[in-house]
Amino acid sequence: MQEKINQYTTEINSFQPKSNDELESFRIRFLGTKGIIKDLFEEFKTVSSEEKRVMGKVLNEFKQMAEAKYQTLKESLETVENSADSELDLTLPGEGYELGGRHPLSLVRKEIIEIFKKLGFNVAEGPEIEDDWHNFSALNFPEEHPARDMQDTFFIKKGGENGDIALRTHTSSVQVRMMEAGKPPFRAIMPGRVYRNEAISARAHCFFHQVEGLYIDENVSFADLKQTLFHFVQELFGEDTKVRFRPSYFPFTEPSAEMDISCSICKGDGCQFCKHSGWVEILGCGMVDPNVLDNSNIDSKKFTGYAFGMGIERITNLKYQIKDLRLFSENDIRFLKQFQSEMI
Ligand code: 2U9
Repeated sequence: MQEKINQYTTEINSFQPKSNDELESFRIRFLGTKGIIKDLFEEFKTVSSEEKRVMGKVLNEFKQMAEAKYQTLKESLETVENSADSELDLTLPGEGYELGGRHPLSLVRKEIIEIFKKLGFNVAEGPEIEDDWHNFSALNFPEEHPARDMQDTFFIKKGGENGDIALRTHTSSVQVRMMEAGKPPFRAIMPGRVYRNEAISARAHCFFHQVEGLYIDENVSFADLKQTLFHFVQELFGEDTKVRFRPSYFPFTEPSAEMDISCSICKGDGCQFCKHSGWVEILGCGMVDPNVLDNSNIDSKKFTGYAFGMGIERITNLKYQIKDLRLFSENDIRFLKQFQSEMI
């Protein structure tokens, strides 16, 4: 019996529970109603009275030691649990999360769309992967036009029912699709991403964003075009904005023009931004070439129309003086954060 008690004492002394469950098993094994100590007391009844005198004391001390050990272990486990709880300070402010903001190009695109919507323009979108017909031929690009060159356009596949497949180089292809699918009058703007095979630099990128517009009806004139675009820039850049038109050339418009606005930074006095001319170019425009109308089965004797196109990056760069185009697609949080408050 003494030997057993010695063995159990060693076991109890080295016992180190990792969980409440392990401690409970310990309690049941030694202190439970069918446990080791209970058994030892049963055995104690059977020993000689001489041995009883010695073993009675030993057995009682062993029992007290086991109970004490159990109590100590129980308390230390509770302290570990409580200390995890006490790290929770419910009065601390929450971690919170940062609100995102709109990308500057989205802000400007939205502003442009809102202005034209008020003038009765619809908003139309189309595919970014286009065929030759919708991107070039229907728009009166001659077969040998340099824009069709591999150097300017990202081609995807040769051949096909409507010619080579490429990434669209402008959103004009959406206008062609709209004209083919419906009947005039048309009054819509087409925002979207376009692709050009350019080396990336501060001033050029292989993709950018456009908003193009088209208005086709009977008796649409160049005067309508001028007044609409004048109203547009006054809404976007302020009422004191002046405009001027310079003759230009595009395959899809005749006559064609480029529109300048008085420099939004120096108000026309001349500064570095407008290269001291007082004017900055913001868009191209013109009367839709009769060939383009005929290509989409619109009677060019009955209908006329105007069209315009602008780069959203260019307008954003004027509004916010962002000179390096690469900032728009690098997603540098320090750049994007500067537009965070403008949550439209
Ligand atoms: C159809 C007929 C005519 C859209 C037009 C421009 C002039 C123009 C450039 C501005 C800067 C492209 O983003 S940019 O590089 N665009 O100058 N775009 S007229 O004319 C059309 C479109 C569709 C059916």
